Amino acid sequence: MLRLVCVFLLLLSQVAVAQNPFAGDDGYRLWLKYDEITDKQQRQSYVKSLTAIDIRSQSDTANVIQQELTDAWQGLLKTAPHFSSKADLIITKGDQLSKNEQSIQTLLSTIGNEGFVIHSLNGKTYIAANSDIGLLYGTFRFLRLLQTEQSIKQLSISESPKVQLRMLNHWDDLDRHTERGYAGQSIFDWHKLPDYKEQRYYDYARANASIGINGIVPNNVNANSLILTPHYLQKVKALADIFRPYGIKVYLSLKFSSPQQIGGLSTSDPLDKNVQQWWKDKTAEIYKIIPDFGGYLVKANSEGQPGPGDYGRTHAEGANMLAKALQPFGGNVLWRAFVYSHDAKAERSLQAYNEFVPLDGKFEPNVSVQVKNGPIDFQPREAFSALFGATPQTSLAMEFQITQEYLGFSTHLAYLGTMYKEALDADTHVKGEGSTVAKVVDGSLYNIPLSAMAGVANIGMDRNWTGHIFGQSNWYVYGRLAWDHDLTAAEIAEEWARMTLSNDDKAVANIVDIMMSSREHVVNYMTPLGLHHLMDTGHHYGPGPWVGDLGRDDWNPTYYHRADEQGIGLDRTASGTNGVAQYAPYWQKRFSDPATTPTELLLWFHHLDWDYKMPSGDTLWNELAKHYDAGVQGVAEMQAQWLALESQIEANQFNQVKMALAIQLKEAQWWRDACMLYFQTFSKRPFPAGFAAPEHSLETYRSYQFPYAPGRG
Ligand code: GCV
Repeated sequence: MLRLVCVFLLLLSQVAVAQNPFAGDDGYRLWLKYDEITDKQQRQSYVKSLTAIDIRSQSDTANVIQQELTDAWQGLLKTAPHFSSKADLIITKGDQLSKNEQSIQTLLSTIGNEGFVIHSLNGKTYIAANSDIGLLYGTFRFLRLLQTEQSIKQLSISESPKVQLRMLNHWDDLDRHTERGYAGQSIFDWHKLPDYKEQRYYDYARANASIGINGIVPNNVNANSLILTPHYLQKVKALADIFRPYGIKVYLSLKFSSPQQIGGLSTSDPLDKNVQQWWKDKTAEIYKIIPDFGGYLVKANSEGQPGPGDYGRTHAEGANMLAKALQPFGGNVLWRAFVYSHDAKAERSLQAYNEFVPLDGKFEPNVSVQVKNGPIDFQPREAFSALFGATPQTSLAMEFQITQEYLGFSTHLAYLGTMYKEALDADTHVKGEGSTVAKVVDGSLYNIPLSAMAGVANIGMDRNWTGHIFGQSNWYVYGRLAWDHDLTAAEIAEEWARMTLSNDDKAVANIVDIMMSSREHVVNYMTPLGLHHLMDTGHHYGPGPWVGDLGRDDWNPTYYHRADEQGIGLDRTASGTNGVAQYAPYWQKRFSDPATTPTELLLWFHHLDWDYKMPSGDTLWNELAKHYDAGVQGVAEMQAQWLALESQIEANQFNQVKMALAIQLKEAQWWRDACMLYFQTFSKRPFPAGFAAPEHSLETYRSYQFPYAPGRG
């Protein structure tokens, strides 16, 4: 009887689990789940060929490797790893190789300090590198083979990063508010640091190391000078100590006026001797506390931040003062090019170029100028920034936004791998065909030694880290592309999907399909055909194409779409703002003519009649409507595809995405209807046949207010 009751209770609990939409994985483990490999044969074959592991190195990083392997073995293979010098998996640096392993040594000569090789030799598998961190990267690469259930026979893998500084920028304030953050509070709990070291910091470091990120800036570029006070530097030190074994250096965003704010000086003029000395002393103080400190990230003379311009000095003079203070210690300055000023008469997209091109050749070698991928501000689609390729003597870092400030916050599924690739693969033509943005960024186009990439993080305290399960894929793809920009968005999507959601081939194909189409849907329902910056004021949540009364012209959506009775779009040709002149002649010519401008950037460069004939033969007005509609239909399709995956995905992950997709569909409709109703007030044309009647009136859409939208600046 008792047994019967027990069986009944067990069954009951299983039914409860099956019905609980939040059962199972909540996303905390990211792509490092290490769940048991379900294909029994495959698992047994791994177990057979991985009987013992020999980690020859001894260091904090080697301990991390050992722990990671232990967790992975216990999870993936359901067995505890055996560590012994008689092993078939050998993790070794070059100088620990024996005579009969010298062929591995040869392989190490070309991979640099952070690279690794994974090589099969004499029936054994070697993970070899020139440094401990190379071994950690190699270990994660090897684990990815197991996680995605690939063969580990006859391996011959050799990798090294294409970009040196692979950074995450957190726009996190000291009070844990995250500017443009949609995943809860900041993960950095400054109040409890340095003594309280959350498990999350370690898991964050593991995740970053697994994709090759080697630098983080924990504080907002709209910086608070307190971060440089001794009290806070102890907290920064605690983070740096945690991250060091994972190969991650800590950098800090600084406030340019710190000498006045916390140093008691009367000026922050970069040419003032006392100011220069203050930065030298402050930098030396930091290195005493954090010997491997990475350097400074600076937003200066931008959106109200102080900078060298306050004293009539150039960005180069400001950056070089800091660069010189960092040089004795090997640190770098990441100086942001996101500047646009009150006084400048030039149209906003031209200003960063106008400011920085004349400074080419004037920066110290340890300065990289950090440029957003497009000339405006992380829009769903922008033309590539003309700065890329225009400064042959200056290191230019790529700045991508991972957090979805302009792409639906954390409820819209938008895989940004396709967007990042579009920017990196863009051919600037500055040195003829093949002069891609990626080659500018990795330094190869002009032979510039310092190279860097930065991603504005989408990470917060939400259990799933990024607010949306698919937001994790954007963190992942950013890191993978910073490591190797030649990878395709699709192959990275597949890696991520297999490790995060399902390893079933059919399910993976569907997930990758959703991911690869997702960003274009967002472009379509928000800003099709090259439109941009139509988001509502300040918080950037939802549509606000009608906003035209803000303090500065270039904060207004009306400044960017220029809709009138004639047509729509911003004329950036010679007859307009002449933005085309900043590009290489190849693009100048193409962008100057609507017929040769890529359709997806048409209204970025041209103001065209509502009846302009599109390549499809339809009018611009009708085509605009069709794009808006296609965006909504695209989300409905993603939703249907996702719902069909229910049996393949863990309930909790499945339901999180399901709920977000329902929000996304509603908001896509909102975007389409609000924008089309508004533009119709100019075009005065009917919606094309088949366009569903908007749910509400334009007045209703215009009346929406969101004073508490998250992530405000
Ligand atoms: C950190 C945009 C964002 C701001 C952000 C700024 C920047 O304007 O809306 O929140 O500030 O970019 O990149 O500095």
